[in-house]
Amino acid sequence: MLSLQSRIRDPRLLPLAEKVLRGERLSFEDGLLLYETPDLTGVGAMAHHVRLSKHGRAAYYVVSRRLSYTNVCYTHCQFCAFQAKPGDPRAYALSAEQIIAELEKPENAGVRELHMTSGHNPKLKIDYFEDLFTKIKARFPSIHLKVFTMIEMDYYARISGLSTDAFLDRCMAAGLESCPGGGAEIFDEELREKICIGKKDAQVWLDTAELCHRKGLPTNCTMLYGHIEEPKHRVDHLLRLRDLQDRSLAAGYTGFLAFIPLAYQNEDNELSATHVIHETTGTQDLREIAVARLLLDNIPHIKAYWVMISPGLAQAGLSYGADDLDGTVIAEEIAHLAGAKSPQGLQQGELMRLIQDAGFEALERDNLYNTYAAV
Ligand code: V47
Repeated sequence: MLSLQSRIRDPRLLPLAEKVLRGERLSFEDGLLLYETPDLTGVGAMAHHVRLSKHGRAAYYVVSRRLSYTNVCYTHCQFCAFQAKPGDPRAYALSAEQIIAELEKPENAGVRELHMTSGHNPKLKIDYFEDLFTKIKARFPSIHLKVFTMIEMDYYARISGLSTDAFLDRCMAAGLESCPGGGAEIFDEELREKICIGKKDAQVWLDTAELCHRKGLPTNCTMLYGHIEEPKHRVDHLLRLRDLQDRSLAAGYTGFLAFIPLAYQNEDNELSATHVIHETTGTQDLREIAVARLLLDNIPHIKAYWVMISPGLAQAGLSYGADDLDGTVIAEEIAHLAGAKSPQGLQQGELMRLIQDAGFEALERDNLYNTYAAV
């Protein structure tokens, strides 16, 4: 077998490869070099080495349903094509009964994870969420409820007149089981002011995630890339996540389960109307996955999110550090409304074929990475 070093063409990467082989942590400057080097396959080889040492040839997926309980949103995220302002004919908020009726449709048979994120709708308070979670769990006890970005959680707690801690207690008692990683965007304060006007700052996102971890609620984390950010912003973002995960793990919590790089989708949003921003390219997407695997040494899973980068590229991502293809993702809206060209949902068999054709073992999982025998 070829040594890791022999697969690296840029000599500046050799000290990083030594660190990777010794299991040593990479620095901010190392992160910048991972973005700067033209030697993408070298970066990929290092990431693949780490991926194999953590997960062998396992590659995970979940049978999952996306649903947004409301699209009404008072923030002004410039990259978002999903939000509707009150009064917009597209504006909606779903009741528990409507969501249950949706989940009863045959296409949702076998769904293990209900992933719900939405807008910031001032009409929805704690009673709404308690009703929603209690009724969904009563009807579908085996569906895992993964709900709220950290920013949504902060918002809905505030408008309910509760501390986030008390809001979480009530949501968890009603059935909330984990949180998705959205809403993180890019942590740099100056950029955040430009791309998500009116949205809470990075510290709110991080503090809320830390609180979730301390209450025993696992969460995911994301980064929106490919818009107006630079490599230094991405490294800063990833290292802030790594620092938080260090604290959560040191305190004995599960913390972040997975990191998902989100490739900016550039249609029908204000950011693209006011800036020339091209679609991310395949090499950019693969690099993002690999850099995440290398810098986030304490977050177990890295997802290649096929919805935003295409199924074929996500499949290649399994050899660039990713160990998870997310899932069947039935009825995705946020990326598709912003121009994602990927199909609307993949069948379980298609996901398995993508994984197996790439030479990995396809493992169906639940949200906590418990696995299931193939059917
Ligand atoms: O919160 C919004 C982002 C997120 C755009 O936790 C956009 O397992 C790209 O969080 N282009 C929703 N991104 C998606 C998300 C997610 C996806 C997959 C898995 C998990 C997980 C979480 O998408 C939003 C926002 O950060 N977003 N608009 C856009 N135009």
